Amino acid sequence: MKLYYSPGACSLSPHIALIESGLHFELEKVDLKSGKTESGADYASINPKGYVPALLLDSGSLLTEGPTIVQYIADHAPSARIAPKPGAMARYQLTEWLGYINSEIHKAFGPLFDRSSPEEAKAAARKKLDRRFAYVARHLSEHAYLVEDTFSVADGYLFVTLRWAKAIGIDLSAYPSLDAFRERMNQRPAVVSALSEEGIEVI
Ligand SMILES: N[C@@H](CCC(=O)N[C@@H](CS)C(=O)NCC(=O)O)C(=O)O
Repeated sequence: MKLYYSPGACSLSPHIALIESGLHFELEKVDLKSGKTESGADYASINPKGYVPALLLDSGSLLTEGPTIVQYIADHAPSARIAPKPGAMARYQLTEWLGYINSEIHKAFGPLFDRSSPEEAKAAARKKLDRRFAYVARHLSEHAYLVEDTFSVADGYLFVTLRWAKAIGIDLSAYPSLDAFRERMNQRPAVVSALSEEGIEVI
């Protein structure tokens, strides 16, 4: 398997999942500005969607969309226990969190990452993110992880969005459970390895 990634982007979530899974994988960095991969390939010819993450399977099939990729990884390494079994109630809780992080948190960062977006759009995005993170913080004030009080692929994804929040100065000091969660995740060996492999710092 090969994961196409960009340092610190949402592809860090499947990267963490791959390390946690113990499955064998390779990495290929994508320069999202030039559209080239580190081996010089035209990324659009590999993933016509043009964005990361993408997971190239040994069969030659390409999987895209972070929430799908992390579940594929988890289901192919059941002994790593990084997602509840398909069909279990907890599995729907996992997909509920993945959906929430994907559409309500990840995508809400859009205006903050876009230099051309107007200040009002940025302010609205910050307000929305505050509400979205407040909901997660309430859950994490009573639970160490998002699903069944044990690490799952949803935690890796949430961690990535908390790194972004910290990096761009979103004030989450009202939610100490989020800071504590990010710190806890920073200690996980798989997270330490993923950050080091991507050449990005611990924040
Ligand atoms: N729907 C996709 C979105 C992935 C996404 O937003 N990727 C960003 C990095 S975090 C990206 O590659 N952006 C560059 C682009 O859209 O061209 C998913 O959930 O995997």
